[in-house]
Order: sequence, then C-alpha cells, then structure tokens
Amino acid sequence: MSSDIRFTDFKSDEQPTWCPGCGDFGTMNGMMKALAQTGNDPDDTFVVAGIGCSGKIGTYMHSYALHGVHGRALPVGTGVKIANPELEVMVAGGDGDGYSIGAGHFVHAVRRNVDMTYVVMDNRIYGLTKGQFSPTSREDFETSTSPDGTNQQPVNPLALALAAGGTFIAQSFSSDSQRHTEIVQEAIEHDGFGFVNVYSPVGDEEFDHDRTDYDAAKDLIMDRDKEYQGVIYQDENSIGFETREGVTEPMTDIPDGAPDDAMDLVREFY
Ligand SMILES: Cc1ncc(C[n+]2csc(CCOP(=O)(O)OP(=O)(O)O)c2C)c(N)n1
Ligand SMILES: [Mg+2]
Repeated sequence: MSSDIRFTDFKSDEQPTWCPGCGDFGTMNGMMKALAQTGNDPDDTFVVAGIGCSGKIGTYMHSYALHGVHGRALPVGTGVKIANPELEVMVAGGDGDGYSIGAGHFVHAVRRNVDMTYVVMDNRIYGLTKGQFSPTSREDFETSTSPDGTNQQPVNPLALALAAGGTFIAQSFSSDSQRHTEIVQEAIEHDGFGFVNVYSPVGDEEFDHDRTDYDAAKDLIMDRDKEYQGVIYQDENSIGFETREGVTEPMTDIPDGAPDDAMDLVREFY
C-alpha cells in the first residue's frame, strides 16, 4: 500500500472501445478513484472481469487482471482472494454476466462473504452481443429478441443479495461520479463481500435511512417504483470468509497421515 498513488496510475495504455456516452466510462473512473483513495496501488490489486462490453474493464485498468469465461468472474475472484488475502480483489462484469449465466455464482459469492468488491455494470441489456434483453431489462423493453417487450419481471439484484445474506448491498449511478466513487470506496473498505449495482438511470432518488436496519433495507429494495442510490444495507459485524480459521492455510502444509506422494501432487498444482 502506498499513499502517493493517483487514480490515473490505475489506467492502462489501452483506449476504451466503449460507445461514446456509455456509463462504463464513469463506472471505471469511480472504481479507479476508489482504489487510489483507499490506499491501494496496481501492484496489490487484482481485477477479475466478466465477458461483455463491461468485461473489457480489465484491459483498460492497470493492475493484475484476469478476463475469464462468461459468468465465472466471481469464483475466480474468490480463488484469488483465498490464495492471497493480501490482494485487493475487485470483480466487475455486466448484468448478463452476473445475473443470467453467472446468477448461481452470484448467490453463493454473496453468502460466502469473501472480502472483495463486486461491481456490476448494469446497463439492462446485452451490450456486446448487440442489444438483446438482459435479466434486468424492464417488462416493456423492446429489443431484437423482445419485439413486444420482455413480458417478464426483471431480476431485482439487490433483493437477491439481501435474500442470500449479503453484508454490504449498494447501488450507484454511473452518471453521479462523486457518489459512485464514495459508494465503491465503502464497498472496498467493508470487511466482506461489497456488492455495488451500478446503472445508468433516467431518474434517481437519494434516501436517508439506517443502513444497518434490515427491515428498512428490505422495504426500500422491494419498492419497484423507485431507484435508490447509496448503501442500502450493511452488516457492521461482517467478517470476511478468508479470515476464518483454516480457510487460507498454506496448501503446502500436509497433514500428518497423508500419503507419501501427496507433496508431489500439491506441487503440481500450486
Ligand atoms: C458461454 C457464453 N455464452 C454466451 C456468450 C456470448 N455473450 C458474450 S457477452 C454476452 C452478454 C453480455 O451482456 P452483459 O453481461 O450485460 O455485458 P454488457 O456487454 O452489457 O456490458 C453474451 C451472451 C459467451 N461469450 N459465452
Ligand atoms: Mg449489460
């Protein structure tokens, strides 16, 4: 960790190919600022990206990074953090990546509560594949694959996270750079799984409530008529999974009674 790191140190030399005006620019800038403001530097940061326009973020940021398989960013992030808890792990991907093909991983990553930050760039569409509807598309949203609207209730990611036992649940707007940065910063500082759903809104509502009040958070999240920005729920007693006894014991410590060639097997994969 270093105190003289600027957010531009997290920028790579690659020029983003995102469309002009895309919310992904603001989302990424906020993530870089939040990383710098929490005292991280590229050498202790690992960004795991999903597949999609959003998934390109790992190329545009300067840090350790892995651009993996569609929907599988969270298990990779979990593995990185368990293998090296010293790293600041940030996972980023789209609404399709996280709430469609990766939905199962999302629920389990939330309940496992490994100390990492998950930023979902929720544009409510499959952007990279040219605009099919996504799990968060609204019922009346017309696309090439939903010419009469989707006729389905969208997934409510905040409700999913709350139901799965989330310890930090927030939403930010890519267009509100300062608030978005502050929210991601809080997610990084949270001891456990910091979840931020980021979307590009048409309108927004600030709210003032006790973030540790589970029932109040539930009421806000279930209100489908409003889009809230801020930390909606936080469990202040949260403890990161990787800090539990035995979770990050070195794999090279072979217990008594293990087969003679166990060490060779470990070396092969470690
Ligand atoms: C296993 C697999 N299925 C489908 C695809 C095709 N595919 C690539 S990106 C994508 C959806 C991207 O949507 P989202 O996650 O919302 O990202 P966005 O492009 O909107 O940022 C799909 C279906 C793929 N790459 N791999
Ligand atoms: Mg999308």
